Amino acid sequence: SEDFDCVVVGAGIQGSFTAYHLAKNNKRTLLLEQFVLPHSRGSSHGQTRIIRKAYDQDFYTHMMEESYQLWSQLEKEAGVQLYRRTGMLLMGPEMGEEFLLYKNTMERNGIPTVTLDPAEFSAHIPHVNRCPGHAAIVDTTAGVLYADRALRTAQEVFQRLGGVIRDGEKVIDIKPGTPVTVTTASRIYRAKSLVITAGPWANILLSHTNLHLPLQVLKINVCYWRERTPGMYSVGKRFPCFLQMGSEEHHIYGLPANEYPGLMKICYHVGSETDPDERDRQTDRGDIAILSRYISRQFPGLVPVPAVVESCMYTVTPDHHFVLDCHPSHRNIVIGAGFSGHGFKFGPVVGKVLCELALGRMPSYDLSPFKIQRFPSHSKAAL
Ligand code: PYC
Repeated sequence: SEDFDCVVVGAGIQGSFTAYHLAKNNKRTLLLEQFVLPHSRGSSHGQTRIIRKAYDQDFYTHMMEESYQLWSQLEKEAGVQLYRRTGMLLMGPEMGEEFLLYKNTMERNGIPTVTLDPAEFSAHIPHVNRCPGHAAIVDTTAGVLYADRALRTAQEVFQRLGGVIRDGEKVIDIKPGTPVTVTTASRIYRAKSLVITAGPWANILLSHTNLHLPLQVLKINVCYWRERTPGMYSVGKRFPCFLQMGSEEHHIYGLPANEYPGLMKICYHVGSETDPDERDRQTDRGDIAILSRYISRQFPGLVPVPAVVESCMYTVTPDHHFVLDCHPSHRNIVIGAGFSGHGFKFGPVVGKVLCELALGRMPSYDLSPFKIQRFPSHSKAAL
């Protein structure tokens, strides 16, 4: 067998940043990935993601303050651009509970915002029809992250720091203990600590440790919509990202046309349950019907039929908060899971926290919102 200080299973954005921080702490680290890299079978692929400080809870806004700094540090270390500022338009019922939670959290934390009254909205965002009774605030710090490039960059810097990546190597067994033993289809590894950041496959891996978390795996249809006039909603014309609440049951979000010229990405923040290994068998398009209706009403400059539909997966917890914790029975097994469709932007800071847990250090944040014990009836050992 081969020995490491730490083995990280799952080379998505959270695992890759965990490995990066461990390597920065001079730990001999192995990053394992079941698929050959790069791949589009998990939750960290695609060209863009939203980055924002706008949140409904102080603890996320606080973590994002550091996350922005760490993204910028990685950009400097690697000499690449990973973030482009666009701002994010937050739209929702003016007196709606959720809209007010976001507004108050931003105000309390001094996040730079601009509130647009109806006349300003029409002047600044001319090709969007605001929903009647909805207010609009812009989080001016928000923007897009170049996701594929960010993942590759975190992995490259990890390797430059001496880290080892083995891809196309699926974990088939985990034996808790000190050291913990990880068996893949081709090798056996031993490590002082193990971090599991396996996205939709988290519970499959945790079953080797007698733990089952209440995680629901959803397939998301990632939809791109054609501009009637090219450039109208583009990043080049400074069109912002947006988050629309209170129009449908779940949020709708959008990113300006960037990766596919003339196509704007607009998606529904929910999907249908799937087996992560059989994602393509989930063919529900109910979300696309909802988006088409929304786009017909609110985005007159887009053709309300998707031009491109790609797939992604969310791994969702009951309260939509992450799991960042040690295994309840094996403290040298650390779990990062349940990012619930809003985790990518946190990658650098989640990686820092998981690294701290793996090294037995005091975490930089109060992790009580992210603890496994908040799921009392579910986090029991599987019998
Ligand atoms: O958390 O900003 C977000 C987000 C956008 C799309 C999916 N999640």
